[in-house]
Amino acid sequence: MEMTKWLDEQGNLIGDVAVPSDDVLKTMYAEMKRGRMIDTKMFKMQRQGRMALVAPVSGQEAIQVASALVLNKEDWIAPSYRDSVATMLHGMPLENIIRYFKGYSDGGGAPEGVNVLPVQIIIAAQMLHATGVAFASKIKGEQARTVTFFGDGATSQGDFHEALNFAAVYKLPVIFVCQNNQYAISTPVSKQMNTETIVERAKAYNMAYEYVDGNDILACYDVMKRAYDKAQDGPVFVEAVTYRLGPHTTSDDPKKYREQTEEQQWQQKDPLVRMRAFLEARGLWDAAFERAIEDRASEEIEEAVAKIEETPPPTLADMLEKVYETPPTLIQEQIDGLRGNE
Ligand SMILES: Cc1ncc(C[n+]2csc(CCOP(=O)(O)OP(=O)(O)O)c2C)c(N)n1
Ligand SMILES: [Mg+2]
Repeated sequence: MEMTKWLDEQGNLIGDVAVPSDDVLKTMYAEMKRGRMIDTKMFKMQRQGRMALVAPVSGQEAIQVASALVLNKEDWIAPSYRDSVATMLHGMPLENIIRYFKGYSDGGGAPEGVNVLPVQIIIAAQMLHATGVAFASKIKGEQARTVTFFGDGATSQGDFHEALNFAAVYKLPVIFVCQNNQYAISTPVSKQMNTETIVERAKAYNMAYEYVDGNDILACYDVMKRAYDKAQDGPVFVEAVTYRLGPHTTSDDPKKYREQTEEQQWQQKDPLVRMRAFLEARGLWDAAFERAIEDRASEEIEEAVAKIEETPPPTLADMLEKVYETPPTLIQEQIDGLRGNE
């Protein structure tokens, strides 16, 4: 199957394509760099014992930034645990993301007015939620699209098939974005499915689809804009072929299941490096631009971390109170007991 590609590995433009404005190009790079810096900082904080567990995004920024850039405020995102670059760009405060990975019960949700569903850990479950949200938008006659992100591994879950089937039958405005990062923890794609691409699985539901180089932000943006338009008439499936440069989570050691030569090959395709080369060749990148992005992101991170670390973490009772709107008697008794010991 032919893959949509705009940039080669050196960041040169392939073919005759309509490039977005300079401002959009610079924003693409700035947002990927911001995401990379936040990711790196959270990883280090976990090693210092200041975070519970982190699922790094590094390597997958292009498809996430491109997706978020095509959305409007009223559109929805149904994310997994590895999608914070996309959700931040859609309005999720950095502070919430850090609180979530610190293990705080109040971190996963978005503030009122930010259309991002809570982070989903149950593999593929967010796809059903996305289909449900899109169904609601359609019933209400709203224009909103819902984008849901998931991995290659998620496409072997029953939820994936149920979500795609329902969305296709009811022609719902949902975009299924599969980030094929080659692994479900330690299981490579070749041991997960017998098809050459993941798109093959979606084709069976008779929906529009795109197959894209997920490390090429220009191609991702092109594909996502097209998907956005098509989603007005029904679901679109996007397979973005990418690679998780870091471990599955901070608890994982990828050296146990993949070769370093493979990692090095993918480092050559790093979406930030390619986009930077592209910008530089057009006179849109220099060291001062890079430093300005870095300074802004560092300040943003320091501020968010300081604010969180200045305030006490949620208590056990806070955690239980989040589970039910009106807690059943037994849970209420536990909450009262815990509050008594605070
Ligand atoms: C229903 C379910 N089964 C198993 C797990 C354990 N688990 C956590 S992440 C993961 C792998 C998911 O791989 P993929 O969908 O490719 O996403 P990636 O982590 O690569 O982004 C598994 C099996 C889970 N969270 N939920
Ligand atoms: Mg994966």
